[in-house]
Amino acid sequence: MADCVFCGIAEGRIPATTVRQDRDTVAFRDLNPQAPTHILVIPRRHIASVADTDRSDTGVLGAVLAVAVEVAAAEGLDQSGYRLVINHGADGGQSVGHLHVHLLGGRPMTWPPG
Ligand code: DGP
Repeated sequence: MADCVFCGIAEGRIPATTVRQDRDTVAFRDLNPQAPTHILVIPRRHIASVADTDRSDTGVLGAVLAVAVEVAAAEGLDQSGYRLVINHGADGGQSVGHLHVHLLGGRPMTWPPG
């Protein structure tokens, strides 16, 4: 989508610090990091929200999760731990309308989240 910032990053039109990309996904550092490591993993295909997926999307959903796990290990977080987050809608705190998985690590996380 032309007016989607994450589509722009996936297509190389908008700069980002990309840490991994493949045919279906892109992982890049969050512009406003909430932890020492804060990376977003997105599908290249525009999907507005996780709420717009169903069982026919298990391939892409599995891909973004698997990439998040791989990137976490590459960032050295697999022993210390990390958090994966998907926000949906206003109450979920979603601000960008392109499905993304947050990978947060490098500090202890608290629960419940704010
Ligand atoms: P959420 O609130 O779950 O929709 O998270 C959106 C995240 O996207 C937020 O942590 C900030 C990040 N973000 C927004 N715009 C940009 C951008 O242009 N570049 C990068 N790298 N991150 C962005």
